[in-house]
Amino acid sequence: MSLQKMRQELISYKTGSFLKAEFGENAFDAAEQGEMEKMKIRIGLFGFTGSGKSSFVNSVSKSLLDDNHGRAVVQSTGAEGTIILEEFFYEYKFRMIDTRGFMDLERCEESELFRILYGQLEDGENIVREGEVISTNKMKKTPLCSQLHVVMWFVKSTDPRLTQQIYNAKNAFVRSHLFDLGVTIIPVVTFADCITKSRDLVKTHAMNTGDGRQQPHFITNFLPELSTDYDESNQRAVLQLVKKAIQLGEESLRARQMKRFVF
Ligand SMILES: Nc1nc2c(ncn2[C@@H]2O[C@H](COP(=O)(O)OP(=O)(O)OP(=O)(O)O)[C@@H](O)[C@H]2O)c(=O)[nH]1
Ligand SMILES: [Mg+2]
Repeated sequence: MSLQKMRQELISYKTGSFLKAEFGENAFDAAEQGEMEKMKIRIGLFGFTGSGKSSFVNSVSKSLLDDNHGRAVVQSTGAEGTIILEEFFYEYKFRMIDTRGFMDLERCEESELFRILYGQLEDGENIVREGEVISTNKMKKTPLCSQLHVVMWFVKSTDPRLTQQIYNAKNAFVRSHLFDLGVTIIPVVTFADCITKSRDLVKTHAMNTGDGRQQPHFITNFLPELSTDYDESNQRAVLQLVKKAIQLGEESLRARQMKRFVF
């Protein structure tokens, strides 16, 4: 498919259309009345600080619209990265939720992650890491249209903790909770331009940061401060990843609607 077609497919995307193409118009029959009309696929961007989440938002903007300015604030020397929850791509039927990166995935950070997952933190809200840690079963769940439907888990290819498998142990609880809920984690390896070790080794370790079902996607982000050129192959990788996330988001949505219907 041409790059132009890939762009158009996402720009004109209508919620549910990928699964409807596969299973027919009845694919979302378990939806509540009016639910699909207001539904957008919500993609959460999670990962350790500096792993390239906000840069990825800018890479999507560049790949879709040739936008050189970037929408998200990226870390720069001496400045903190994202501290406020920000949602992007309001104009389309998918939404990216850029979050504050974890330092160490401690319990308060986990609790914050679950609040975002269940739609309790809103766009523009400051992510404050203080106060009590709320257990996941006590969290008030908002309607499906406010919850996340799929998660991208970002890791930097050059992060030594990746190959030491420190992250695998760190996010085991998060992984199992997302799995039980029916939300897929897609591992995303950024800084693909900086890989010095074997790509296969990075791939194997990155695979374990997800739930083991999804192959990692390798991304070289668009960095406008270095150059406004962005290779077509990089743009394709970005758009393919967005499409994959939307497809998995639709699957999660459908499964959760059906589950709700049964109980
Ligand atoms: N070489 C290279 N640099 C990158 C890449 N992605 C991001 N960067 C750089 O890494 C730094 C951190 O990127 P951010 O996008 O701000 O990271 P973040 O995950 O949003 O960080 P927090 O908001 O603190 O969680 C920035 O200086 C980017 O320019 C990449 O793929 N390759
Ligand atoms: Mg950020």
